[in-house]
Amino acid sequence: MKAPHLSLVLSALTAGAFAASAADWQKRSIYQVVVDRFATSDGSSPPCFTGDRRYCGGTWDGLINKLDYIENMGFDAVWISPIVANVAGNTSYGEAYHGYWPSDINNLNPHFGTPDDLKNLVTALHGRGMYLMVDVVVNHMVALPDNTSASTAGVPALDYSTITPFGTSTDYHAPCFIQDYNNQTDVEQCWLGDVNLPLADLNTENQTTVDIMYQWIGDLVKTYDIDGLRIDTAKHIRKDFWPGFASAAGVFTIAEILEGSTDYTAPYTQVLDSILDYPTYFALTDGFKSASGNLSNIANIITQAQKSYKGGAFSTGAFLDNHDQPRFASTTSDQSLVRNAMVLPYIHDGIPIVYYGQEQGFQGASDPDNREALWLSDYVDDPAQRPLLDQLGRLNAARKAAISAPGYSFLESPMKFVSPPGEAPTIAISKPPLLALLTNLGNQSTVVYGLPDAGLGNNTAVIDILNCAQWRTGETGEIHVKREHGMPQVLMPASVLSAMNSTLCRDVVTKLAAGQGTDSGAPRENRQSLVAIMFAFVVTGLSMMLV
Ligand code: ABC
Ligand code: CA
Repeated sequence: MKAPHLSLVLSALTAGAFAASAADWQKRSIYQVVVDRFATSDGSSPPCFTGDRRYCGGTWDGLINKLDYIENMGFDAVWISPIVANVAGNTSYGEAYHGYWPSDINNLNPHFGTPDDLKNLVTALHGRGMYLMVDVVVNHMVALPDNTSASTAGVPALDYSTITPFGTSTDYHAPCFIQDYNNQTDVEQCWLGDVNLPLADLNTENQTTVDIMYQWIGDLVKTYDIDGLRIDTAKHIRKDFWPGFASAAGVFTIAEILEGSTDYTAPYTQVLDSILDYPTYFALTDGFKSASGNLSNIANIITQAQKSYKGGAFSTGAFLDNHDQPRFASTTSDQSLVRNAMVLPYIHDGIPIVYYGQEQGFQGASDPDNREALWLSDYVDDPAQRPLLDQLGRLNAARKAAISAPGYSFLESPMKFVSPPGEAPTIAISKPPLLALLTNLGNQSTVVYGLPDAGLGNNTAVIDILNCAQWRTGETGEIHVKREHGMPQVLMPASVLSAMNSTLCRDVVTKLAAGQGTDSGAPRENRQSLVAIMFAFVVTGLSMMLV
């Protein structure tokens, strides 16, 4: 990771105790919240029809009251949707409940609370040792059409006087909608949105605009003691705008570059601390969509990221869902696929990011359906009733234990793909002390994995932290394990759980330490029968693919 900027060091001295560096963020896991949809101030549960695209009533104050819910799952950072005032009233695409249509960067969005409410949120988070990441939009501003003037290049004229501080048409690039995503000048200087709702593209080539934005972000970070920024639409502004912006902010930055190719995304890792790992996202969702998904492409893409990103794949945030994409759970009814895909961000080099509602099994598809009100779930937090919440809690705990496990350097060890060749429906990812064994064969399958070296030591008791099954590596570190119903496995040495005093699978770990363990797994004498099962699995797999 980058060494901290001088300005970062200075802000650490002046701001609260939390001025966080990229290295600090690397140890975290982030929970992403659309504020309007997360929690109401009084804890009430008003109806919220996503298709209406209206404000539903969530607030920063409501979020404060639900921090236990987030923290109890093991998250130690929260990314909130944009905070500044947005275009008022109804547009062709509804109200600005998501926050991405700024109209006044010098005031907060009153729908979400007051400046004091936001400060209280930060104080509450910091009181728990948690970080706040704020989503910021710099690329565009939004105003309603000015119906008295003619349109230009198909872009309707806007009432710029409603925008602060960029209140005239000359503050913006000449109107044109982005037509050609292969033309980077188009991407940077034409406009997002459409004829129903243009997103007026700020002239970020103009030095006055640049100065205003740098001053603004520095002030915003200081005023609210923000720990990190998610930078919206980063690919829509020239790359050399960003280093100055990041240094004015003085905190960790993660950029949204919505693009599937690492060739395209890599240069942005040179100008900002990190990027949201969209290339992995596309490979991940494609790989686990069904048994015909291509899992080796996940390995290919991540390997490319590890080679081409500054800081390797460490300079990313890894995610399965967000507010712009259909929830993965909306694309399959097979829970084993969801469970497998959910593991990847946690064995990834980057920072795991989980979109609110995944834990409750929400299944909203495209925008706006993927922005459900969480209160409609009643915030059920009993792991016995919510298997995905249970799994996320386990993954957070395992990653935390791995990060500080003595004798390992989890955060410096790039993830490795160790699948034996020819086993396309499975993928094995090693990042000691963790080993993830994943499959897209589905809930009817039984999978047997055999690896010549699990990377977890020789003759070592290991635990699958997802179901507390015990296994043992062989004399040269090899491992043979079996899992039913197409479920994922995340293996970790029992000694690490014990040394970290982890609550994960505590009964099993304690018994093992007392010499009472009985390996559920693959003692050497059972190898023969495992080979037979592996054969059976291959047959099952094939017949499933033929159906
Ligand atoms: C509204 C309605 C939608 C309606 C839409 C036309 O208008 O709500 O129902 O369909 C905000 C709101 C949205 C709203 C938009 C527009 O504003 O949240 O609800 O949609 O008014 C960020 C935010 C996003 C936000 C904005 C705008 C930007 O995360 O929430 O949206 O501030 C582009 C941008 C990206 C942006 C995204 C929505 O649009 O680059 O920053 N997200 C290609 C392009 C991408 C492009 C994408 C979608 O199409 O390369 O740049 O994203 O248009 C891969 C390729 C990619 C390709 C994808 C689709 O396939 O590799 O290149 O992406 O394989
Ligand atoms: Ca732009």
